[in-house]
Amino acid sequence: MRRIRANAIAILTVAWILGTFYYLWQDNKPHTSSPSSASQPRVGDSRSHAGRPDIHRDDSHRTIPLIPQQGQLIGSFDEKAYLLGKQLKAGDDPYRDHAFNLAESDRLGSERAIRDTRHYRCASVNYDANLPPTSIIITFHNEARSTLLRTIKSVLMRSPPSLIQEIILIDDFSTDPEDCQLLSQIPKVRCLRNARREGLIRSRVRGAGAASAPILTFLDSHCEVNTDWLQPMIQRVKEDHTRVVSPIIDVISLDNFAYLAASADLRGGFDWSLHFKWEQIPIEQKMSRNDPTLPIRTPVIAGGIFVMDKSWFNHLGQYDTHMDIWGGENFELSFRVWMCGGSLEILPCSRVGHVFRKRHPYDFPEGNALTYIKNTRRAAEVWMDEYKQYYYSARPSAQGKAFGSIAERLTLRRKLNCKSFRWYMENVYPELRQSLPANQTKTTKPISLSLSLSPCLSLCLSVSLCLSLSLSLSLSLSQRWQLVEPLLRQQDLCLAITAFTAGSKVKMEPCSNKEPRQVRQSDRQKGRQAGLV
Ligand code: LR7
Ligand code: MN
Repeated sequence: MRRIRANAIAILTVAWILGTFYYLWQDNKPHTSSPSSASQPRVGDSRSHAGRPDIHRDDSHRTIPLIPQQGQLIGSFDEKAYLLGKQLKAGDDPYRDHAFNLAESDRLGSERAIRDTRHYRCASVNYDANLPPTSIIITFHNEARSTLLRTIKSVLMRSPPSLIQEIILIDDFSTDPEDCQLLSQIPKVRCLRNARREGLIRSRVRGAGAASAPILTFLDSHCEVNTDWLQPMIQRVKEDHTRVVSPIIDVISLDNFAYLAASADLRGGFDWSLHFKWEQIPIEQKMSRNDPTLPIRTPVIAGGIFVMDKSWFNHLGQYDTHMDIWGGENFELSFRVWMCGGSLEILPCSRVGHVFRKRHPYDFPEGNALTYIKNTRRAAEVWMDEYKQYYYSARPSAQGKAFGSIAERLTLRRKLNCKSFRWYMENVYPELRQSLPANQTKTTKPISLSLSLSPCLSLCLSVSLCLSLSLSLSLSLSQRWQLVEPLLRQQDLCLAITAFTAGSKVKMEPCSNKEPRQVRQSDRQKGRQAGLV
């Protein structure tokens, strides 16, 4: 009898443990499935991040409870009249004005529940009770009424009221000035209207200038913030005012407005043309992350959604106000923050949804491509030192295009005593180095492969392995070879052994930092000793 009881207890215990694991696994599913390629579709010349990879559909089993008495949040503001004031007419293309499905956005209302997409462990992280308040800054140009209102209301609904000092809207000369006036009736909301189109960069500087809280929080005008989005960011900035932090940016579908969880394994990166992309965090960092709630260091931020100490923002020179309309300011800010003594991080316990679009729904007075070139040229000229040449090779059309005077920004850089771009590459974004264009590298010493195809050469390829390579390559000695650190390469191909066995052949294959068979920098010395280079 005792044995039967003991067995029953054992079975129940096992079932309970399995049940718990299943629950946690289910709970955590969206965050743990393997991420896909992080490259972004590029639409047009300057549109650099129209979507996010690794999205998981919202199956809505966990929703954020609505705070009761929503009416209190919006005071005397007549939401119905505001929304009805601009309605899609029957037969109108719902994508025409905003590059997302306006009919669907309008249908959703302003208080919809969204899934809490954080890792379940985020719910038990504690934050200081006396965090400083923030001014939320949202610039907009002809934003749809329903998306802008949802942005504002999600902030009011999902932030501790004591942390929201104010919401500052900057209407960047939208066609209808009424949007701004009406929204100002919402408690805590102020709206400043530009007298002419300034673009998001100067608009944000204006908003920051009007802010009264010690911390600035920037948002795009078509976001929805998620559960406890603000506390993790303010906490990190409070602990160290030089940190500039952003949330994981979830995706709001431009077609059906579904709220989709983004991967927690991504950081911001870019290529030499200053094209922003989401990329996997390096494998070594990923392996050492045993706590999914910890911050992720990021070389650059996407640009639209971040929190920064106001004095630090001012001390570092706000933004380059000679940049127009849209684009490039995220690189300029990111280089500046890192090189002048701060840091950038993505906080996985903070999630904000954003409607990613495939095209700009607004005009660029100087044209989209020219504006992007002007802005990124300014960033490259001020911050990239000798590495700006790679920007110009990747974007030849930028050469000779006007970008105005950068004297003030160079003075700022000197005054702040900022580090070099080389320092940034070595310490913040070493992966960028691997993508240096093959024919314009720093180490241009040509290697005359005087391998003379003697029957067998002895070459040390790794510390532990000494191999005898029989060179079966037929090499034209006139070809230029380069030591592009750390790989021995010719254009996009790298020298590699085919196997770690004696007598294995060498071949050329696409370069990869992760391929141990490719001959690398550390082998160079030994190769030199062996009289090869
Ligand atoms: O002339 C303008 N004036 C404005 O006030 C043009 C735009 N805007 C406003 C606009 O209404 C919106 O609120 O500026 C904001 C950003 O414009 P979007 O939404 O058209 O740009 P985006 O989402 O494609 O842009 C991303 O890159 C930009 C580069 O300049 C900015 O940094 C955006 O803030 C940034 N958005 C994000 O980072 C959100 C996450 C997307 C990603 C990746
Ligand atoms: Mn946006």
